[in-house]
Amino acid sequence: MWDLLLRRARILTMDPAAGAGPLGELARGSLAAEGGRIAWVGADAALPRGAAAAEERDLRGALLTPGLVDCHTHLVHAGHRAAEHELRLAGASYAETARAGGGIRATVAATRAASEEALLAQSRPRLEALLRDGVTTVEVKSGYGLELAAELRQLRVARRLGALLGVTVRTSFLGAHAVPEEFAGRADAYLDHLVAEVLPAALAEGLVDAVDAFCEPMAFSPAQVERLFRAAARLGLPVRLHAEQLSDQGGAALVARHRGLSADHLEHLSPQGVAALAAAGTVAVLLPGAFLFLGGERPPPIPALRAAGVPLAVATDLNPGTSPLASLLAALALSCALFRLTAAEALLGATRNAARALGLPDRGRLGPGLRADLAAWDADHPAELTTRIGLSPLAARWVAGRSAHASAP
Ligand code: DI6
Ligand code: FE
Repeated sequence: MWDLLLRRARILTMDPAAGAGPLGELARGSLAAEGGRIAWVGADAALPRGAAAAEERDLRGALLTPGLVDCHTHLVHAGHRAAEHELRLAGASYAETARAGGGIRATVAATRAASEEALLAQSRPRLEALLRDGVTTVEVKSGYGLELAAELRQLRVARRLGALLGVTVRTSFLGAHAVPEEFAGRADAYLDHLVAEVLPAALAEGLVDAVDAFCEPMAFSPAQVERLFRAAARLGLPVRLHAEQLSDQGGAALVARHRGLSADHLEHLSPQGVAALAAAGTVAVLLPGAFLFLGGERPPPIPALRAAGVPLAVATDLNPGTSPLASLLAALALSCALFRLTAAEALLGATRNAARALGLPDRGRLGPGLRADLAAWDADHPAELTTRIGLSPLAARWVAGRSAHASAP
């Protein structure tokens, strides 16, 4: 007697060894969960005789996938940047609007001014929107506080949202997102402050799963990022990096050298960067929302990444400045339309490879012993999940084997 038994599904295990094709498909499959883990998965015909469970569902040929993983978001923040959007429509670049008082610093001002409850109330609908796309694990970054109290507040809200809405939240410390006004012209002093005070305090409160940074001339240099990464290593924290988004700083090679989990954005990635990611096994996280919203001129070098065997993930980058995209399915659709990913690559990018980008080997695939985080869809063809912008075919979600609604009841 299991807790959960789902029968007659078109199961995408996301493990080529467990089924047909790149998505490890079981055309007519069943899956059982017990104690929050997958207990059994295989062909309907092979289901043990007399199999039964407390909750049983006949999925009638519908798709069943791992719960989706959004591995890169900035969803906890306050305020909006509508005026900056208008400036950009009138021709200003992202860097110009930032210098004009917009950009990251504008959201920092709004986030610092918000109470913890206000921050929670504003951020909650963003996470609820992701859940309606079948997301069961989401990464959330700090980086709109840029001072001790506000960074901690952002990370606490991220953790509270995970508990409130019943989804795994992994946090990345992004104190090195921008140099705050009070440290203007003193990026090194700000970095010292992060390393000595802010990061250790956040870690001591259990608020940090990884360390991230923004490596660009308008933010932090490779040498500064290197210093932050060494501090992360001393604290036993994995690293990832916003790399090669606006220019080639050698960020991908830098994060690969530190055995980083992921390098994210990568529009300006060089052949050397591709080779470094491949050699280190670092995941390339593609963020088509930011690419689209910033003008979409130069896509990441997908054919080179593919040829080198770099694992590809796709995420929303949900943020108020460059990627106001609260849909992981839309990110998948855009990754196909704008970056020419195959549907299978996009789906692996929001499951298996996204879990890898978060250092979570217990999910993103369906197999015995793995977490029973699941999504069932009103769809019968895998590519359907990469053709939806604004209309989710999600039929049901399970988190650790328990039925979960898109938002808390
Ligand atoms: N790259 C981005 O696209 C976001 N952060 C980053 O490092 C933008 C964040 C913002 O503009 O608020
Ligand atoms: Fe980002």
